[in-house]
Amino acid sequence: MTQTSLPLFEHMLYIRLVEEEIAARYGAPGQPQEMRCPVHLSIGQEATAVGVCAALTDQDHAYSTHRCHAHYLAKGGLLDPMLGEIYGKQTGCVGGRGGSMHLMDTRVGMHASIPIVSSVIPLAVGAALAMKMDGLDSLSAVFFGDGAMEEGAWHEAANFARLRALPVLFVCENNLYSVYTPLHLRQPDGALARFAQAHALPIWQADGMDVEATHTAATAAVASIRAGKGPAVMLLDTYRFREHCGPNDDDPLGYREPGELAAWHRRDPVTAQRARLIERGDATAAALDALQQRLAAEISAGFERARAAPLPGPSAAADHVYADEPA
Ligand SMILES: Cc1ncc(C[n+]2csc(CCOP(=O)(O)OP(=O)(O)O)c2C)c(N)n1
Ligand SMILES: [Mg+2]
Repeated sequence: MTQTSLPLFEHMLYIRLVEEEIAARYGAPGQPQEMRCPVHLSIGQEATAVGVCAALTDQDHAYSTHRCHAHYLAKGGLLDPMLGEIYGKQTGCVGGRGGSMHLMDTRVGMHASIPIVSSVIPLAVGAALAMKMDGLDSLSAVFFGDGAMEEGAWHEAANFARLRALPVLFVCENNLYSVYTPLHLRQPDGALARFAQAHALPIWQADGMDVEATHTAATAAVASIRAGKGPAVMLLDTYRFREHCGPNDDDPLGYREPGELAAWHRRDPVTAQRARLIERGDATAAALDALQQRLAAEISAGFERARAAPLPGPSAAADHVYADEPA
């Protein structure tokens, strides 16, 4: 067994089960809407988050986007502050004022999730500049989609990071879509690689549906950054199984090619890793079924704690709006 193959699977499975539970409880028929924020699920994209974060240390920073659940959990974010946030409760990681698109927990190095497309990239670069100025050995990893690489903020941040040789890992999760528009209608072939090459950045390309391949590539990219060679780009092919925003299957809308969703489902990263573990004799199907049952029970209890947690009081509305007077 490779040393990390079972933990990589367990982490992906955990993320999948949390998000499937969000989907099941989000606007369930006949139920009051308790999660009052949009949700952008990463179901299908777990391997990129887990494969990359497993190559990071607790001191390394991670940054994410509107689609941040998997990154938050993969970086070590805990379930209660995550669900508290999605339910808008006091127990949420930002006190219930941010919702699903603003998951962060500086204690585990998850420093920000920002839904304005591409705008988180300069934050990660700024953090890397501070790390370099402070002589730290840590790095800043930023996850973003194929759509974010089309924005000016990416180009400006990538240029600055390259010129200053900053310790940044740019992780592009290419799920082929920006909302409903496929990449091939937005850019000529090979554009994402050219966007990295334009800034003289080295590229690590990997199958983002394969957690071990992603982890191997991330480990090499991180080693290059830690060796002082400056920023690196990962281009990871992946696929979103659910609608852009919300809990549903949106295949009937017809913006995906016929048969495309089914073809990517056959490469489901969680199912594939499970099959691989069993085939190699690293785990039995019964042991993995028992693991799934244990995780599902833990997760279900977490949802009940979030539902029971208190809402923030009106007096908290102005908290964090203005800086306190220095003493
Ligand atoms: C600057 C900006 N423009 C448009 C939007 C609306 N928007 C939200 S997500 C999204 C698609 C982003 O696609 P991508 O970066 O590939 O991420 P994915 O949703 O595929 O994970 C868009 C256009 C936004 N939030 N910010
Ligand atoms: Mg995309």
